[in-house]
Amino acid sequence: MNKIQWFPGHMTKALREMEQNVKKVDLVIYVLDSRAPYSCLNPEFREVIGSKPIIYVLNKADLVETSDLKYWEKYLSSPNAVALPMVSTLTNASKVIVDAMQKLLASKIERNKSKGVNMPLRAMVIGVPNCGKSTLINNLCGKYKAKTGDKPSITRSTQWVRIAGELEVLDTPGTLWPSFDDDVVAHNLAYINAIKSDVLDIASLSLDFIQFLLANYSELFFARYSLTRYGEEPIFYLEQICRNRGFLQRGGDVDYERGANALFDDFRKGRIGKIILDKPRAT
Ligand SMILES: Nc1nc2c(ncn2[C@@H]2O[C@H](COP(=O)(O)OP(=O)(O)O)[C@@H](O)[C@H]2O)c(=O)[nH]1
Ligand SMILES: [Mg+2]
Repeated sequence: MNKIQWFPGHMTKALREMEQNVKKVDLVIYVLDSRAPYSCLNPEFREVIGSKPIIYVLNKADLVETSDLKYWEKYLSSPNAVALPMVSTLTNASKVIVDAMQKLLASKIERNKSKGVNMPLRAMVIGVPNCGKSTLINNLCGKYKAKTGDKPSITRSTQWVRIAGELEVLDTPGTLWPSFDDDVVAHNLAYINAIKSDVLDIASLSLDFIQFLLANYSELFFARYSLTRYGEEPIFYLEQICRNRGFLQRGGDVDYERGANALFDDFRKGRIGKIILDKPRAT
């Protein structure tokens, strides 16, 4: 496996901001890509979130088999957290999220009520790039699109959008940087486009991905590209894909990069089939 080198910028600043924002909310909505729920979790943020309840949104659930999500729903659930499969581009998310928020914050809601306090309950959305945070926030806003706004004189920069009743979401999500301790995790994040591709050698990355497909989803892979089995060397398959599609450079050499980009584009749009990268883990 090729080593992924990655140097995130502005991490300290982003972390500080997140710490500030987390203080303002009652609950965190942690968006994960269903194709890589484990890889989207960054252990560094556990500390920032502290003891706040968490709704894990297993987003892009349309791109995996429902049965493959069961393990992760259980893995992520605790008395203080729920995991909800979601298709943010389609599902009306607000009812599902509001229900979960009301359950997780039941005692706080009760306490507020008994004290006659009429404070909105607030959440913020976090997750790695491209997992669907903005899509989810837009979905949640729906008909309540109008910004509720804080008292202007106090916190101008903080904007809240009402999702229902007395529930509000911070309109700018927190972007998490990926955890890179584990090379498999780094690769999964690259495959789902959570890492900018300009820092990656896309052709060699695709060879690692093809190796994964051969080991786990060879039928889907062969069917999608009308491939014939030809040993276990990923490069032979990338070459077949390129030749089948006429991805050749001037002079007739195979354009591996173009083939790799096509492969990832297909995967990211679900055209190869329902593929989950993170299999159940022994813990
Ligand atoms: N298939 C699928 N695509 C989604 C879903 N949610 C978001 N997307 C797509 O994922 C891409 C990234 O979404 P975006 O909201 O910009 O992610 P962000 O970077 O976390 O804010 C966009 O092309 C969305 O249309 C989903 O539930 N299913
Ligand atoms: Mg966004």
